[in-house]
Amino acid sequence: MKKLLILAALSAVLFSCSSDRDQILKVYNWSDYIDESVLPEFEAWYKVQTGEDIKVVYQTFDVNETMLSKIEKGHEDYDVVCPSDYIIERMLNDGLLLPLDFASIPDSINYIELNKSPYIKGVFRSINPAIDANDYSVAYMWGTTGIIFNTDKVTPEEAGTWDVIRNPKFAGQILIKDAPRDVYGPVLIYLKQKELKEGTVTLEELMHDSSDASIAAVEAYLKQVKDGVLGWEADFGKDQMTKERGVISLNWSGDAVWAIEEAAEVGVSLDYIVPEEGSTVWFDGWVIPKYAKNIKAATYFIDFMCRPDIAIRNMDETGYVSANGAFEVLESQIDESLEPIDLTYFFGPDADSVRVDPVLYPDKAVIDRCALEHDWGKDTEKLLAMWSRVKGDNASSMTYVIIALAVVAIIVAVIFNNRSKKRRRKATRK
Ligand code: SPD
Repeated sequence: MKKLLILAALSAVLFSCSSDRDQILKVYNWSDYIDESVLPEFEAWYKVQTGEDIKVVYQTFDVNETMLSKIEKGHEDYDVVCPSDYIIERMLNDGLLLPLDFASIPDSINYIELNKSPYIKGVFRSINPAIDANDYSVAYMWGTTGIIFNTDKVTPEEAGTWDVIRNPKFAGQILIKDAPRDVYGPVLIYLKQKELKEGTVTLEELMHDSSDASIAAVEAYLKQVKDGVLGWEADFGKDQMTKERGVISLNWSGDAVWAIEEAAEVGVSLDYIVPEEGSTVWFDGWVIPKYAKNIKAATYFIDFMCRPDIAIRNMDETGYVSANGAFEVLESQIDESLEPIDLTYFFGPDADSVRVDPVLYPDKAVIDRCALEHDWGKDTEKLLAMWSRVKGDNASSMTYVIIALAVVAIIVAVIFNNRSKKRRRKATRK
């Protein structure tokens, strides 16, 4: 009887744990990357659609690698996460993702296939020739990597080349994204200009180039850059530009939109450019990791994020561009005061002349000089080691200065202390 009671109590505990987890959705996203008011709306919508309660537990990260390590090494049970393209590729290669089952969502509320841009579909297809990334991920936001610059201090010609990040004129006012792959790509493109022009290498090949020689070349270049660096930042760069502490920021287009708008409100003029040598185009997408515990709610969440009105709110809040190809999304961004641009590549044949911000939606000429980053597998370690050598040197020289100052302070204090002791002893003898 006693054994039976214990068994019943144990199963009650186990049951309540599993049913509690069914009512929780753990979302792990980039910081500043959503309009958080959509989260309670999702909970209410989920209840209407499924009759079930759900509570969103929302956590954020600043760099892809932190997120990856929590899942890869920590096996954390996030239900939905939002990695970048090359990390999706890595997670696919390592079997860390579950296939998405959108057929499980009723047609009437299935916003995913309906709103997928053919361009985004094609890019996701190119992530891995063997496995279609579209079966495992849904693009959320996308953009380019480029230069935000203060138009009163920097000319478009100066900002229009990656060499601007080591231009001595701007030393001490340069911000660099603390994202090794997103810096490595553009710097390598810059260093390989001659080969790119001669056609002996392609942008696509450079995105796979993890050779020791290329890593060494980028490292040497970044060591020339670092003395002029005001900060290696994950998310404060846009703010520093708005406050005019920095005049150059190697950054993503979404941060640029946010910074340009915020700066305009305080009379600071910023602009964004994708340097002429070429750059990276990137996508962040929703995926369900294999350690997820609530696949149903995760699937509904991804669907909800693709609802055009929700996509528009997330865009407006963050400055980033939704990967949603719905006409409503494009329409919400039209501004008659802007020059028309051709966006047929993204929104289809009707979008041949739309008045939208070219920082949000790069035209085809910009896209054509950009390439997608790819996973390097084990070679990623070499890049991370190089990155800490570049940044670490900065820290250690600073550390040496602090240690030296501390030692001097201790020596002065000891001498001073000894002298006053001697004086006190002399005084007592008298
Ligand atoms: N604050 C959110 C930033 C997210 C930008 N993702 C860009 C990734 C480029 N690899």
